[in-house]
Amino acid sequence: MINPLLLALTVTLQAPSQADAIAIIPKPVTLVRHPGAFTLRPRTVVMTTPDLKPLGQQLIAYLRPATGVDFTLVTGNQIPAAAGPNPSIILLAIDSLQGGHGPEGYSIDISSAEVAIQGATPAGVFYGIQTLRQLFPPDIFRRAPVGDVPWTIPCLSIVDYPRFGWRGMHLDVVRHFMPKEFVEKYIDLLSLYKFNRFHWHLTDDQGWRIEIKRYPRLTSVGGWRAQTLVGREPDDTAGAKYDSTRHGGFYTQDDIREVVAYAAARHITVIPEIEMPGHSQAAISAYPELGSTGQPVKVKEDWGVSPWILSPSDSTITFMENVLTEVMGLFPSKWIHTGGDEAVKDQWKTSPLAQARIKALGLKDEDALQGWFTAQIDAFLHAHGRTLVGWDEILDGGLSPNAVVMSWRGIDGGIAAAQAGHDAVMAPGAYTYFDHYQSGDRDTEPLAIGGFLPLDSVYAYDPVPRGLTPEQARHILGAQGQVWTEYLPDAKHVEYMAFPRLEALAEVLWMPQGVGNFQDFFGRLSNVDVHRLDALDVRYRSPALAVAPPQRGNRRGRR
Ligand code: TNX
Repeated sequence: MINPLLLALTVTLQAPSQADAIAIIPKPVTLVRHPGAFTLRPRTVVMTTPDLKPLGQQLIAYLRPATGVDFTLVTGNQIPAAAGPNPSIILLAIDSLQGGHGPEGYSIDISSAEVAIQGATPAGVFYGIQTLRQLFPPDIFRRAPVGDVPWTIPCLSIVDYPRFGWRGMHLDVVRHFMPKEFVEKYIDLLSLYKFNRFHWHLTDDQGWRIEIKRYPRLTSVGGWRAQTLVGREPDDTAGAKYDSTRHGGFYTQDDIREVVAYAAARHITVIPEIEMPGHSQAAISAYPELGSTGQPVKVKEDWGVSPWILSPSDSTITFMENVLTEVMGLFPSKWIHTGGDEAVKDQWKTSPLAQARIKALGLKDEDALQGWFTAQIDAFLHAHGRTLVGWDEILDGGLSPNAVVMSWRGIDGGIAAAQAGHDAVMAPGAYTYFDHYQSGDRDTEPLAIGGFLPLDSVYAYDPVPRGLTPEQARHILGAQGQVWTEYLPDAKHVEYMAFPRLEALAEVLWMPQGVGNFQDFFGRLSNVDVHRLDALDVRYRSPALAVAPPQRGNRRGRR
């Protein structure tokens, strides 16, 4: 039966508006319409300064499949004769924007003869190009010529820039391995919605997914598990069912370099995550001497938190430093994520080595020992010009001097970090965990880990916690959406959980504080953007379903 309340909401929210014509996500800061329109013609010329030639080529590559036209690129300011008597031009240039607006800002001015995109930096020009793509009809995203579409866009002026510098999405490729081709598709989609950070969760209990030349068993052994839990984790593990199917895979260093370059061309920094000292069962399965017991263990075959923890020994720390040396060689990112979450300390409590270390260092307890472990890695990364990022548990044993905190167990970790003068990235489960259910009615949704995070709750999130001073608030770099894949076996399922919530987060991260309007967003999403996703072959949860009727007591406030 159709829920009448849901129907009423859907009807109001889908009321046609001018969003039919212009439906950019995230919505630009300022947009002024002018009379008239610009139409792409086969003779339209893309003009750039020589340094922006790659961006010109990228724009032409974006437009080629659907239009069937290979537009001419001109570097310099001479309009070629081939452009004809009334030239039609798309101009890309670097120009400091009036009023500043930071390195990622851009402007677009469209007249009937010319589209001018100007950015403070190449990143700004790139975002201007993403906006331009979204001004065309959604069929511009098709991968073969569409036919007689007039590729027309309205004359207008846009000045646009982001609110936050860290606009992140995460992907867990451990619980289920995701092929490189999908990782690149995901990155491409992130760039369309102006994200600039991709957090790649590469190691965990259930697998090690990055080739490390010095330690080949990490992937030959740690990259594979014999079987995987079927369905939800039962309370009584004796009743668990497994699929009898080997699962795994890993990225070679060549794969990694390709993905990093692919992301860089889209102005996305890839932040690799190498988990330590917990979530390390796959590493210990490959090299048992890394563990705290010396005992062998297999790669984990189900979900939940593992008791296996790295040893706080000099040799294990050296091993992880050697791993990070190869990681730093592959990832130019300033930030390297070293996990730190859910490190169960039982094995340290009974380990003579761990206890001796606590005593020798005069530490209070096992949490402080994790703090010491993290501080060793922090110092190592810092000496190599990098910055450690860790989940908020890294606060528990005393924060290392240079660490950035990723606040996932709510917002308190972010607040504590900012108050201590450290940078923080907000990733609270209640607003940014896209592995949680999209509906309060679980029976209508595929099996998920739990929770309930509807589209409008993501949209209502404000990453800057209340009560921070302006100086502290500057340490909130931004926020990030998490896609953990225990219950997401493949790429299509990842898409279904990420879309359209990812787009709501894109708007939270881009638009100025307080101007977001869910109804307006919903109109752009459901009238236009879903057709882009269709053209791009992205699976998504229908936004018409996304506006959930009020739930009994489990709706959350703004923060
Ligand atoms: C907690 S978030 C975890 C992950 C799980 C996730 C499931 C975090 C730092 N640790 O290992 O996949 O919950 O939602």
